[in-house]
Amino acid sequence: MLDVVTLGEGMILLIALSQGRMRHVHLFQRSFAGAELNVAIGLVRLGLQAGWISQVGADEFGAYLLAQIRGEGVDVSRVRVDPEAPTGVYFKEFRRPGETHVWYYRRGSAASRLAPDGVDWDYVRSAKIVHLTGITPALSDSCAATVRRAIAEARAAGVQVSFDPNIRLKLWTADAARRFILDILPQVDIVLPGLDEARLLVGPGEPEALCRRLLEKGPSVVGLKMGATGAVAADAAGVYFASAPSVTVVDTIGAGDGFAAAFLACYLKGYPLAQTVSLAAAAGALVTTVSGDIEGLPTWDELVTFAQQMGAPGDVR
Ligand code: KDG
Repeated sequence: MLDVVTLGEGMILLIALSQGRMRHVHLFQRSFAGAELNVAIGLVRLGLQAGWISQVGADEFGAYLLAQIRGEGVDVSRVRVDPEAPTGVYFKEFRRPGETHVWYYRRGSAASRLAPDGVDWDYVRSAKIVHLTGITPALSDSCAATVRRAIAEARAAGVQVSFDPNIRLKLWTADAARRFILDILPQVDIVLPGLDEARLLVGPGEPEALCRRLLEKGPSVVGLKMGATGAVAADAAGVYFASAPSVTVVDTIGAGDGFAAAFLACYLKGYPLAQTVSLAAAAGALVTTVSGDIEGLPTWDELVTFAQQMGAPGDVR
C-alpha cells in the first residue's frame, strides 16, 4: 500500500548558470521538477512510499524524466506516455541573488492533457493520502476535472486529501484560483497554503486567524507557510508556531514542496502537530539552500539532525 499518491505535471527544469536576464545566459544545468512530483520525491527520501500519476511526452525529455523519477524510488507505474504532445519544460532565471524568475514552456504539454479517463482510480483509492496542488487545475479543463475526480474518489474511499494551493499567476488568474480552491476546500483534509495564498482565500488577517478561518472552510489540519518567518500549523486542538531555521537562501522555489513532504511524513508517522510543523519548516529551509527544486530535499536522518541543531521542539526520532 502506498502512503501517498500525487498527481500533476513533471517538467524538465533548465537552471541558468549565470545571473542576469536569460537572453544573456549561455549555460544551463538540466534538472527536473514539478510541485507534486517534488513532494513524492521528498516523501521517498523521508522513507515513505509514494506514487506519482502523470503523463510525459514520447520524447527524450519524457524518457529522462521517467528514468530520474524511477531512480528516486517513486512509483511511476501509472505514468502514461502521450505520443501526441511534448514533455513540458521550465527555466529558472536569477536576475539578482534571491530573485528567481520562472519561464514556462508547457502549454499543450502531455501532462496538460491528463483527463479523468486516463487515471487508474483504484490506484488512488489504495493510498493513505492523495496530495494535489492548485497547479494542476490551472493547466487545462481536463486537468481541473481530473483533480475534482481525484478528490471525489479519495473521499469515497476514505483516503485523506492533502492540498497545496500553489497559486501560479502565470497559469491562471487570482479570481479563477480562488473560485476553484474555495469550491474544493470543504473536501480537503490537510491544506498547506502560503501566507499570501491564505489571504487570497479567506481575506486579510494574522496567521492564527487565517488558520482558524481555513479550518472553518472544511480541512481538519492547516499548515501555513510564512517563508523566512517560519510556519504555523493548526487543528481543532490548537495552533503551533515554528520559526524557520536560518540558512543561506539560494532559491526559494520548491521550499513549499519540501514543507509538504515533511508535513505529510510526520502526519502519517503520528507526530504531534507542533513537531510536524517544525520539521516541515526545517525541510523547506533545506530546499532553499540549492538552485534546483528536488536536490535539497532531505532524508529522514538529515532532517532530524538539522532540526535538532536548529532546536526543534520535542524528542524527534
Ligand atoms: O513548487 C515548485 C514548483 O512550482 C516547481 O517545481 C515547478 O511545478 C512547478 C510549477 O508548475 O511551477
